[in-house]
Amino acid sequence: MMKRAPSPPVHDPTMRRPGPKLVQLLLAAATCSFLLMTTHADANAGATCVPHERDALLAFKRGITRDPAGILHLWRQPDGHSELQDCCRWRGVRCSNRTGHVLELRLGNPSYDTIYSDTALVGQISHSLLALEHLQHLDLSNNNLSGSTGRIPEFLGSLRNFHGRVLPLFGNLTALRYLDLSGMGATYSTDVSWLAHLRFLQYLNLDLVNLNTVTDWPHVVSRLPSLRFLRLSGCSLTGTLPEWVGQLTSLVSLDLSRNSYAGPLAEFIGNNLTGLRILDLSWNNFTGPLPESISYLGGLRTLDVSYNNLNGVITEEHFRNLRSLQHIDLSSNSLNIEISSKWQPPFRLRSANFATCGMGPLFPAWLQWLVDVDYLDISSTGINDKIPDWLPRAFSDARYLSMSRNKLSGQLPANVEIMSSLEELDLNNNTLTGQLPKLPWNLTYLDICINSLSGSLPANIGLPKLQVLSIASNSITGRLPRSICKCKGLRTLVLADNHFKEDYPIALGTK
Ligand SMILES: *[C@@H]1O[C@H](CO)[C@@H](O)[C@H](O)[C@H]1NC(C)=O
Ligand SMILES: *[C@@H]1O[C@H](CO)[C@@H](O)[C@H](O)[C@H]1NC(C)=O
Ligand SMILES: *[C@@H]1O[C@H](CO)[C@@H](O)[C@H](O)[C@H]1NC(C)=O
Ligand SMILES: *[C@@H]1O[C@H](CO)[C@@H](O)[C@H](O)[C@H]1NC(C)=O
Ligand SMILES: *[C@@H]1O[C@H](CO)[C@@H](O)[C@H](O)[C@H]1NC(C)=O
Ligand SMILES: *[C@@H]1O[C@H](CO)[C@@H](O)[C@H](O)[C@H]1NC(C)=O
Ligand SMILES: CC(=O)N[C@H]1CO[C@H](CO)[C@@H](O)[C@@H]1O
Repeated sequence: MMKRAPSPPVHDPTMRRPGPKLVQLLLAAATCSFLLMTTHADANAGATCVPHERDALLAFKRGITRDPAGILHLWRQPDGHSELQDCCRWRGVRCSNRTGHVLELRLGNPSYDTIYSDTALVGQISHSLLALEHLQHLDLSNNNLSGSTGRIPEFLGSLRNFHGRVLPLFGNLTALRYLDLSGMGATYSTDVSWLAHLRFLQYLNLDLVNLNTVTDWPHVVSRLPSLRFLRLSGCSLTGTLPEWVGQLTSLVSLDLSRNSYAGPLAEFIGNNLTGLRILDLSWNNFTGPLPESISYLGGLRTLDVSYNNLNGVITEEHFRNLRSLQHIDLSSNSLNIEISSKWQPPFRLRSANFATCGMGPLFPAWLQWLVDVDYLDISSTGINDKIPDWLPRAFSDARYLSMSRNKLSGQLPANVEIMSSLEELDLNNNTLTGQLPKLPWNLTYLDICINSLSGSLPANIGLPKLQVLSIASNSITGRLPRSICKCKGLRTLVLADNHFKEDYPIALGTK
């Protein structure tokens, strides 16, 4: 059915940009606080910009053929307007207030849909950027700066000794602490040894850069003394994760999602990578069980292994020490979660996606401890049971709840209305009976198609924010309550295959 999740770990395969949004937000937040000390130590108050650095920025601008958002509009040769003289005041540029050297170049395109958006810069990176020797923070993400061929002709002309490739040049910016070259179009690299020069690098994002021929990145990266955050999502990486990935002991965040890694997840994950806060291995081809050693990652906040070929059983042992865990996504594997109904988890999850994991036949009682959960997906988990009475109260903070494609039976809890934060509820394809109770006020999406509901709809069905109401294939009787006309935002109304009185109110006029 039309599925629109308000918050993360749902992976929409149509999404170009990898990784769950919230993870990215968290990562960005973590990174910001981590880098705060270095990036905000200098403001632009004092010194003005260094002329040859201004020239370098202007040369960069000349390589840009499209700037639809006008980001570089005020980047101009000095022409007497005092505010333009100083490149430290240009958009995206920050300088040291002591020396005037450019420390930060933030030209990342924030638009989610990257190159295809209206705001991306298009053109070719100029090697003039290498004149910015003091650059600590470089973000060119989600712009189309690789030219149409994926190479940079200007580099090819003047810098053949760099293999004719783009990325090695960034190895000359030895002061870099933060480097984001993600989503830059058809960029590729055959070699990552250039990274070894970046001794101060703390954050590296090469998402969607093709590293298909690179096999030794863990080796190079493990020698970067300052690196904490590493993102290599959608980089066409293949093979298995060799043991030396276990050398990445200083990382706190590792994202290898959307590659073609295969083979088992060996024990090194928990045994060596002990400092990890974020681990994203989703959308690969990993096989075998999730190692129990994962439980040693006491600081782990986000674990995403969704969309792999993992199998085997998850028990309490896997979660034993995961006190910090907030986000987990185990969906779209062949995992079975076998946890005692008496077990109390050590974590308080905010989002959990267990879709397609076996969790039934009984409704998993341990879920009642997830009282902070905002997002919960337990669809297709083989539950053949009643919806427990504790559910509305336990999940009263949840905004998204999917329990579709199970065999949930009996009535919806009469107090489901108390789930006052709930925006999306998906109960499609179960065996629920009885009448639809009063619904939570903030609901925007309700899918309860393919059940055995009877009786008439609740009088308060006219929820002000309702956009989608799908109740097809039930045995609902009576008329559609007049209050439905209060649903000003209603986009989709699916009523088919019920026992309604023949006419719907004409005034309905759904938009
Ligand atoms: C440079 O910026 C920092 C941080 O904003 C500030 O504390 C310091 O006083 C500034 N120095 C000068 C010379 O303006
Ligand atoms: C990127 O820009 C080049 C022109 O420099 C263009 O040919 C190419 O189609 C663009 N790529 C995308 C994905 O928009
Ligand atoms: C980049 O650095 C290397 C030394 O690591 C140096 O030989 C080369 O000239 C530098 N290139 C540029 C364009 O600055
Ligand atoms: C995963 O493995 C299967 C079979 O080995 C293969 O067909 C598929 O293309 C692989 N998927 C990825 C993303 O590598
Ligand atoms: C309903 O869910 C079951 C699994 O519980 C699945 O086999 C069946 O195809 C689904 N039916 C529809 C119409 O989606
Ligand atoms: C309904 O949603 C709004 C935000 O959309 C939120 O501010 C409000 O607290 C919610 N109401 C309840 C009862 O949770
Ligand atoms: C196999 C391996 O490299 N194990 C190491 C994991 O990390 C601990 C300490 O962080 C080392 O003692 C192990 O040798």
